[in-house]
Amino acid sequence: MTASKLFEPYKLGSITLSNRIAMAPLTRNRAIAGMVPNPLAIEYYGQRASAGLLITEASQVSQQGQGYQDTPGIYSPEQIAAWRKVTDRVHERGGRIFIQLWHVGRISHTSLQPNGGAPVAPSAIQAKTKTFVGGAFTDVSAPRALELGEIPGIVDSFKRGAANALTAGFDGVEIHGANGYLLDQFAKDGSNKRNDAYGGSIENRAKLMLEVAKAVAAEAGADRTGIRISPVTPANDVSDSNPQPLFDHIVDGLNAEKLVYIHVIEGATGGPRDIAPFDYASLRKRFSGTYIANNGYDLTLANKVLAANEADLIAFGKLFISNPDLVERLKTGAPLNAPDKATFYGGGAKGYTDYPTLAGALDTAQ
Ligand code: 8OZ
Repeated sequence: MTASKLFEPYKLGSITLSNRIAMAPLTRNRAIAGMVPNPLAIEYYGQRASAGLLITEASQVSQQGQGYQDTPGIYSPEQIAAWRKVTDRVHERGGRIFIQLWHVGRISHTSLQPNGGAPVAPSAIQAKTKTFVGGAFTDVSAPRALELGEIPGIVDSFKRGAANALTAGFDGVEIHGANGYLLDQFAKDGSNKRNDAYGGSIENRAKLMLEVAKAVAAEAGADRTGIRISPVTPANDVSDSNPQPLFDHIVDGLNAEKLVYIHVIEGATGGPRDIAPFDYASLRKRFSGTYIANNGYDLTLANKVLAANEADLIAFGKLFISNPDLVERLKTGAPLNAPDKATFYGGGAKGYTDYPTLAGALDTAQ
């Protein structure tokens, strides 16, 4: 077997990763009261610390930014203290961890919002999709359009999330700019019908994402700030009539802010990679930082893309749910555990911290 770049160390900004494998952000809905990360998350992330870079599950930067039951936040002192235990465990095991900063925008439900209010969006257009609340899949609620005067508050909530993430010991932050959540809703013309400075032209629709990137980079350091984007995903009923120039412009802006990475979901999130034509090489070319490729990668495709220098890191999602020692398994060609969909969202240790390692023993070391 030819040596694979996948297992070589990689310098990401000012930190060194032990390999080029990232664990993609994965929503698990196990937060406890107050949207505080579950104590089991210490073991869950600790078990996966051999990934070059762990990216946490999406974590809302405010109560308004929450869209599903039991997702953790990064806005209260209790949440910060609980995340600190996670980052300590990962660091004790030699890992590196970024937190994903999230605002869902219109993908929410009144039962989760402050005072039972409407979720917020660029425009008052209800997404044709469901969220998970009260133990059931439910239509998302009709949103209200954010007022122009509220937009600085959104930027500030991301900025505070970044400050809190540093207090919690994270190595950096990933802005969630993907999958039909607030920043993606502003960027794409299927959900943004505004006629102010944040709507209409590509420049105006991209403005919020780029303002958030600038504010977060100023707080955390650009070399500790990454962002996830999904140019053509149909996730959460989002669409754009011309995604190539939109994302070329966005990536030019991210490059100007010197972000440390772009994490690109190529194709439909968790689905086909070839759902729509899109030139990802154009993004790669425009961005001087690190390119993390994601969506449907296996070892063969990962090796091919790294060898061709089309990406620097490869993010694996579902395979990390079921294989805490995914790096070792890929390295040795060992068989992979299959993920159990029934335990993806919600519940406790089952399907969370009880997937076996190659050694067969559960990794329960303290
Ligand atoms: C699955 C279920 C709920 C949320 C994403 C944060 O798609 C999510 C998510 C995924 O980015």
